[in-house]
Amino acid sequence: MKSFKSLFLFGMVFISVFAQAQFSQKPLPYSKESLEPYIDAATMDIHYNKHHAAYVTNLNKALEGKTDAPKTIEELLANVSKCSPAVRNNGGGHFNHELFWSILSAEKTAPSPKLEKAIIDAFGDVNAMKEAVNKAGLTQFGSGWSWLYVNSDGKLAVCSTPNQDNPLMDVCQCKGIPVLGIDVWEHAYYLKYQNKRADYLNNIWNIINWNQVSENYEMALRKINM
Ligand code: MN3
Repeated sequence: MKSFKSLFLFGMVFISVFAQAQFSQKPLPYSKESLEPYIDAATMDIHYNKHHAAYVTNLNKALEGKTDAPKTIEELLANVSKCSPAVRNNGGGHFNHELFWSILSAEKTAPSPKLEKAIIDAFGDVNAMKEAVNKAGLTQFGSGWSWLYVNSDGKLAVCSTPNQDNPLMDVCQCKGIPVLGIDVWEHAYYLKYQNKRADYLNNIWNIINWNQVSENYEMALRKINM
C-alpha cells in the first residue's frame, strides 16, 4: 500500500514536471458550405484542414520538450518575445484562426446594445467601424490581420498586424484584447476573390457572428478591469 502511494506521488510529480502544452483545433462550429456565397466551401476546407491544422501541428512541435512554456495560448502570446519565431508564428496562427472561425456565422445577428454603444462612442457609427477595419485590412501589406480590439483603457480600437501577430502579443504595436479579427492572408480569399481583397472585406460583414463578438467584448472588458 505504501509503495503504491509513493508510486502514485512519483507519477504526479513526473506528470507535473514533464507535462507540456498540447494544443488542438476546436471543430468548426458550422459546415464548411454554410458561409457561401461569401466564403466558399473549398476555401473553408483548405483553410481549416490544412492551414490552421499546420499551425497547430507546428506549434506543438515547437513546444516539444519546453516544459516551462506557458500552458495557455493567451499566456504564451503575452510572453511571445521570449519564444522562438516558430512559437510566435504558429501560436499566433492557432489563436487567430480559433477566433476567426468563432466570429463567423450564416445566421443573421446584430451587435448587443452595449457593444453598439461602444462602437458609436469610438467610431461614430457601426459603418464607420466597418470602414476602419476594412481600411486596416486593405492597407496591411502582404499577409496579416485586421482587428477590432479593446485597448488598455477599455476602449474599442482598430489596427492591423503582419503575419500571425495579434494584439495579445507583447511584441505587437497595438496592445489589447481582440474581439473580432479578419484574416487578410490570400489563402483566406484567393480561390473566390483572387486579388480583390476589398470585395472579400466588404462581403465578410454579411457573415459576422455578432453574438460572439458581443460576448468577446464583455469578456475583454472583464479582463481589462481585472
Ligand atoms: Mn488564415
